[in-house]
Amino acid sequence: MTQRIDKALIAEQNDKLMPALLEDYDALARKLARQDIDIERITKQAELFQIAIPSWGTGTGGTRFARFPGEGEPRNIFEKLEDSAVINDLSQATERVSPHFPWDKVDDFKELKQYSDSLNLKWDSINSNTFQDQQDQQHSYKYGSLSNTSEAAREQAIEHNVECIKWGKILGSKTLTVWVGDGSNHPGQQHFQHAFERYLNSMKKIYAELPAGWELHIEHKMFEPAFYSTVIQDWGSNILAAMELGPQAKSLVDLGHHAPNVNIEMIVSRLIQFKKLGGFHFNDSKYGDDDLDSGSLHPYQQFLIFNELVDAQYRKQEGFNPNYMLDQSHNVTDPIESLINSAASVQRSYVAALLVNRPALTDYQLNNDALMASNTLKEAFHTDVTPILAMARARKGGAIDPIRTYRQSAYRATVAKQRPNSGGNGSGIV
Ligand code: AOS
Ligand code: ZN
Ligand code: ZN
Ligand code: ZN
Repeated sequence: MTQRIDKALIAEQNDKLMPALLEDYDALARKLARQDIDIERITKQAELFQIAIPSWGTGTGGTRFARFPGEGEPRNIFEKLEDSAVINDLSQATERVSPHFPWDKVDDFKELKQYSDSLNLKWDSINSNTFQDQQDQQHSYKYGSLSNTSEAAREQAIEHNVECIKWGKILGSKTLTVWVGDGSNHPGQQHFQHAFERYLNSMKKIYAELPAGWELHIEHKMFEPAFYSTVIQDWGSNILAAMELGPQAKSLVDLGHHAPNVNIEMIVSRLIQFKKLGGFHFNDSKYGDDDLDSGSLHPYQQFLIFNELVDAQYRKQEGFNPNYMLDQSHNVTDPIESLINSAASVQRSYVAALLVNRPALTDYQLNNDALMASNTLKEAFHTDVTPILAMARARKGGAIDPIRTYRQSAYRATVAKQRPNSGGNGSGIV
């Protein structure tokens, strides 16, 4: 069974919404035609857009204070896959799932691969976890993992990452994402250079195990769980590490991992320029990390990031092939709804960025016409591309209004009966 949401239900809902969509789509087609933009070309690109679902995002998130589990939460990786299939059935933009080990407990990877195949899902980047201790773990990560002062702890963390690569090979993944919580909580606690040296030496051993065609993505984060310093605190340390390791190592940008007001789109540009942009963890935040759903607060920032990405695509920048993924904490919403919404929000930024008149923008930039350059971006950003997103979904068999169709399906109520002892991953960490 490949489809979790009944195709007939999607078709029935779409039939009701199609007449209004066609009107809006035609109106937008005429508006874009006046700007010399062929809507069909844009819709085709919208159809090709893909963003991965983080397996942990299908459970309810929480904070260190509390976690309020939702109804019918997935209890294991198989159920997380089922929820991911629902998201893809409706959005048609999320055919890949990114696992997190050992949170996603797997006894038989071949069986898991067969199951994901049966749901028409593919595997995205493998995430290792050396930021907390697991039961029966020999050496603690309390004082770090890949940069720990203890060689035994470092070796254990390296070994886990090497295992993640092995599992990823069975699943058909081609990327390992490494985020470590290593750092310090007190000035003087850690020798900055020596800690970074230890981290690099460990990463070199992991890098040496990367199969051909794989990438190693390094994720930076300025705080938490270490609150004074972290080993890979910003894109500077990130790109230095990626450059030190080699061409298969790239930097990953999680939107929530920067200091307030940091110009993330410019970081993206720098990483593109030096062929070091590995990918993204999309989310939004008011204060930090992944508190909010993508595009829920700073849609213009998200658009400006895509402006850089589309610009690189437009210039056919060498070595440009970033990976898109969501990484958010859904504390009060149904995670399936948040993930559907967020995938569409990121897709919206991409599509809007496709509308930027690039030759005109270049002209304004060369002539230092700041106002018109800015207006060129704003014109694209302010274009309501909703009909393009809806049409792209409908043409691929997805839902014109995915949230409405999801609610009509009563999927959550159905799984709530089948998954009574919901506990999520228990950690509340996302
Ligand atoms: C942690 O803050 C990072 O966002 C990582 O990507 C982490 O592995 C993931 O969010 C799960 O906690
Ligand atoms: Zn992340
Ligand atoms: Zn994060
Ligand atoms: Zn996260």
